[in-house]
Amino acid sequence: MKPVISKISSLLLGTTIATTALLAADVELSKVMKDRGLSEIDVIRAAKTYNPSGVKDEFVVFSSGGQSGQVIVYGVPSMRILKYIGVFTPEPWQGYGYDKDSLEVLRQGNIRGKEINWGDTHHPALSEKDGKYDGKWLAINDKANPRIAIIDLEDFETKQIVPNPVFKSNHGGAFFTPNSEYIIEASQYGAPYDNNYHPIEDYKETYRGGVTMWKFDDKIGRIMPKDSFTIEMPPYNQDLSDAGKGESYGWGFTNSFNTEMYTGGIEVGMPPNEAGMSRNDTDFLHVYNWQKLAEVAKDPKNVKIINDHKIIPMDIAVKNEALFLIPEPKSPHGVDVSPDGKYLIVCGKLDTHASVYDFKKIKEQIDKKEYIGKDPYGIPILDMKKSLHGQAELGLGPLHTQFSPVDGEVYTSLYVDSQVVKWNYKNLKVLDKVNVHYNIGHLAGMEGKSADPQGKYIIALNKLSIDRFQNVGPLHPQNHQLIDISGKSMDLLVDMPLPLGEPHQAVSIRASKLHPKVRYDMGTNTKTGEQHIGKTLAGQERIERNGNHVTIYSTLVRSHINPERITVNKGDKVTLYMTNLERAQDETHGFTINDYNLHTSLEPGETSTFEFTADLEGVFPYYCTEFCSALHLEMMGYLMVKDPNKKYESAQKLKMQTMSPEQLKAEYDKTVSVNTATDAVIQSVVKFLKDNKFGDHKAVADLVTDALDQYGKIPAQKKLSDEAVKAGDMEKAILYENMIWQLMVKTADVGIRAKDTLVKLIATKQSAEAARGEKTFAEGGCNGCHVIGKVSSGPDLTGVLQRHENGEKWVTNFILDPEKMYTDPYVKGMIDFFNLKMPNQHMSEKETKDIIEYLKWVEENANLF
Ligand code: CUK
Ligand code: CUA
Repeated sequence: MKPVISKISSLLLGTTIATTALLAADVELSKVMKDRGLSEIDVIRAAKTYNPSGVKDEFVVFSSGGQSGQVIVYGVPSMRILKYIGVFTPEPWQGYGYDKDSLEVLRQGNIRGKEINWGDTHHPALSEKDGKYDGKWLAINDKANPRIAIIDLEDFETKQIVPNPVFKSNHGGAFFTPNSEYIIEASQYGAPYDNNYHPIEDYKETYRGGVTMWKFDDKIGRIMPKDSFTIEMPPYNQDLSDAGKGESYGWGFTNSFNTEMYTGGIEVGMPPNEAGMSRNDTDFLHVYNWQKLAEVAKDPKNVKIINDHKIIPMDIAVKNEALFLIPEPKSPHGVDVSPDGKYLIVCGKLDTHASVYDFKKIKEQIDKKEYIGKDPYGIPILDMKKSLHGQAELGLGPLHTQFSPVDGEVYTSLYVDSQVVKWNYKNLKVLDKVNVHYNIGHLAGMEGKSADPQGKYIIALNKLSIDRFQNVGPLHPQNHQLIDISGKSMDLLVDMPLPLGEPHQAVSIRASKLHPKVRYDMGTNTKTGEQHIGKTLAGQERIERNGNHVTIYSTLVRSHINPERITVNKGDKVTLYMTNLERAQDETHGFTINDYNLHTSLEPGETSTFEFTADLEGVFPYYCTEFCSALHLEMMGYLMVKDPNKKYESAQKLKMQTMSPEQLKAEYDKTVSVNTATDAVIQSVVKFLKDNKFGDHKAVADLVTDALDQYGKIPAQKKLSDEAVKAGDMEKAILYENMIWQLMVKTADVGIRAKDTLVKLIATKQSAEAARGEKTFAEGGCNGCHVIGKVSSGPDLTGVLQRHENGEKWVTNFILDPEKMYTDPYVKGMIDFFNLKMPNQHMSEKETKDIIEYLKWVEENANLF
């Protein structure tokens, strides 16, 4: 093949790809539907959840990660996973549990000195202001090892873990009170508060349930254990809880099962727990005035201290008229307070009804001291009938309820029926049901448990996925299903497999309410939010030795770690502080030292710590674990551990060939001239940015700051280069010139991003047609040959409509049928020049019209390209 032909054919091959893309875009929708076996309703459902590349979701969901001990973050309606947050479980990608600072957070979760490296997360909760989500903090409970964790929504990292000092398991947590004053944590299985052995025969006397009210400081986002207290409760297995709001503000509600106080004993011939714990027709809803009890707890006479923690005994709570019981149907599971706080919906999983309690009716009985009796512990019992607004027959196994913006309209999960039922809790009418697959537990509405529910979607959090997905072995993924509730009847849109633990509960929030940061203040200890003691700025890198304790202050920035060699003695105690000096968004560096089981993730501005004993002798490469830049692989160094009791012979130095002084000088000159040329490009970008007042646009100004950050490092390198030249060390000078080039490339990289962003911001507004045209231009592969503002493999199209007489028509004809114009003298000249023919991209007339509109827009803004 002649070289020219081969060039054309390779170019044509290139355009074949473009044409294929175009064709694909052009294929009739019906063909795709036929090929994939999709019905019209499938396509509509797909369109309702599809996010084109770059388009973001309306809602963000925080889902319990179940037995993974994590929290999962995803978007709605796309159901795309955005993040896993390490909470009770180490998570190496985030460095969580593998560097000293995050390990300190994880170890706050030690119980009785035992390290615990997992959790059974059930209920995430968003912090509230007036019962509405404020997007600041997320709390979640660990049922297995009773703990509550706090996650900061500025960086989606776990900041605090608080073990419950008296419970042996929990379930009814975490729930924020309406102004985030407290976080509610109810126990689950009755157990002694102390850590001693108590025979099961003494269950009723020495085992207890309870509700811990964790005082929360919403400014700093931390639980204050010293200001917190536990309300002692009978050893009925307390279950889910909710905080009153509006009308019921100041009150808490927790339901229970096993008011039988049955303790099993299959092994001694007793019926199993499942029988004994569900014998009674009713269990108890616990109603308590936490606001009053918070005052009560302030008087030391009113509290018992166990494990350094305040307990309000039941009789004190009763005496203060702050603890009551109301019968509720058999083995209930959810208690959900309505957005206005006037009603409580309780579903008994062994009852087909949902029971709607009217808080006003409850309060009336309390005010009148009208009780139907007392439980064995002396707690007043209110009349169930008198407390009820009514009951609705929903189906088998009703569990949890979510609210909607429509007055009275709610959605309840039916575990046994595997359905979601839409009903009205005011008139108690069932409105609609939809099947889910299978065994739904919780369901998540959009802000569906706040004072401000948004409606639109419900997510069914299913326990089993059985046949929904490819078989990946006996352990199946979990299944989250998105349901559209915007219409009269519910419509199940899509399944999302989730390969992480059981999705007990999820909470969602409008994405617009979250304001996470993109970088930290330089030298932040992200676990405390404070300046890190190991904060190290450029030029402060050093290695300090104090006896056998070696402290290294290091920095990371594209694409090197400083220092690059660390030598210590075997047995030395090593503290390594690392600071990521980057200011650029998403410029994370990971860091590890091989064989030492250490890893950290350093987000821009973050400082973190490794602390270890250098107990292995040898040479240990350390490196950046995140592909952060073109020279990422070079971002490394060596930890060398010497045995002080050994003698090391130095190896024979190999005689290396070296360049002649003339060759070195030539290479130096070449490097310098490349740098000069690169700098000219940078200067032209800088001029463009200045001419167009980049400072008026924050997003661009941020990028420019990043770029100048890199550029500002050049003079120091230049000085070193010049010194080397003066000293006659050309080799070193070349290396420094190379470093300058690296810095220039990084500057240019960010600078051009800034320029592109600025162009988009200051250009005249694109019409819908022009925007479509730009997309068609890109997706149709036109940009494979034509780069706006540049001559590329095809001519620059800036001004193309002016170049020809009747330009619009000329270009339209050319796009629609280029072959016809190959003999046109102008076109022929272009074909000869570029050695390439404009291919027929099979654009429709409408697409062509859009492209013309786009080209007009380009022309309007020609000065910007
Ligand atoms: S729980 Cu799992 S379905 Cu822990 Cu809230 Cu109800
Ligand atoms: Cu930093 Cu790779």
